[in-house]
Amino acid sequence: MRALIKAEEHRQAGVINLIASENYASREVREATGSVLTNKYSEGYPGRRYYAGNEVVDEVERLTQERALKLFKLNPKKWGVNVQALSGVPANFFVYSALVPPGEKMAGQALDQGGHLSHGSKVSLTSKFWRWAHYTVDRKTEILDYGKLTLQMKKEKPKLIVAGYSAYSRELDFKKFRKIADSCGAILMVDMAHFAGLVAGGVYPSPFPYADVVTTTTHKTLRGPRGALIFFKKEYEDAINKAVFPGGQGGPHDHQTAAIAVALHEATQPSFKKYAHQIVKNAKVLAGELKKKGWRIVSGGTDNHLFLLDVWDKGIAGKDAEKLLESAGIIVNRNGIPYDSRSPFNPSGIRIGTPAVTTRGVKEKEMARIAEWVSGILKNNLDPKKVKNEVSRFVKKFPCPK
Ligand code: DSN
Repeated sequence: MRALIKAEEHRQAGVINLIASENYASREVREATGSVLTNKYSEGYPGRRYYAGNEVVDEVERLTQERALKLFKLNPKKWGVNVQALSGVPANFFVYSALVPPGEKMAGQALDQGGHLSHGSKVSLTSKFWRWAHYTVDRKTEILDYGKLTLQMKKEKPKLIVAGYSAYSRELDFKKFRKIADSCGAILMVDMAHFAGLVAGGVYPSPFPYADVVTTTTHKTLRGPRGALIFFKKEYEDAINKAVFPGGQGGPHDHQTAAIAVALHEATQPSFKKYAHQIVKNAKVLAGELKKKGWRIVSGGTDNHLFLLDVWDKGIAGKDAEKLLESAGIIVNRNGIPYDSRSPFNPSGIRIGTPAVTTRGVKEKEMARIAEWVSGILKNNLDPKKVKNEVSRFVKKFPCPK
């Protein structure tokens, strides 16, 4: 296994990683993940455990909660946070099961329109236990139409509305979502997994003034270990905590909780603010440069860390684009675009994101270079093998966190 881990370390360092949901965690985060905390069982919550020997773990969990509330400037009298959910899908599942009786209706952005599996996709368990109304982007602008959303929600009357996405490049208007939720008596949950780090860094609107519940993973723009946080208004605290434990999980992963605390501390530093701003600058430059080269960007651009490139517009299938770029050491994922004419397994687009390369210190100038490579490879006028050599030299100048 040691050799395989080394091989993966080598792979990660040797490529330009444009996967929008990945990042490079710091050594301190990785050390906490690999610490002796993995040896402990601590079912329950601080001060209320079902095992002895939890005096240290209690402090770990309390500190993580404090840091999470502090990072997003939340008043602990009004907001609480659960730090035990193991990842994003279970975190969302726990919120639904705490707040919405089975068989009732919820609403979320459709998966094929930028939403997420756990927002009621038909292949997700979330659609086995609840009914869903899915909202879409406007066919022309490829941006959410809040007028249409208002009418749809008034008709559907969901008990809970999920705002959030995994492949949508625009700002969300949380104030409008609040108004819509109020107009149909729904709870408003925001899944900020993709943009949590941008909110923390002050470069994306905060959902907290408007949402009742906010979930996030901790390993994307937030740059922590794999994991999740569930923030809730105090009135939902008991129900959500019970849904996480004992409802859906046993012992929390205390090593993961500690690593989340490390990442939350890192995210309060001024350097993180700069990092978050640079992520968005880089995404805008990369999208802009590709646009100049004649590529179609879904919705015309980006306000965040990612965008979708419609490669089928140039006759290339998403899967072929993903493979071609990978052969040159550039890692992206194929992705459906709104109203896609192709199948999800080989869709019309690729998703491109900048959190990981920005961690390595890549800035606007280099984004233009990356755009040249991406465009040149996909248009078949650059040899992927030659580019791979150039990429290998390029990435050496931008080392991964040690
Ligand atoms: N799989 C993640 C993504 O790539 O967006 C979301 O869970």
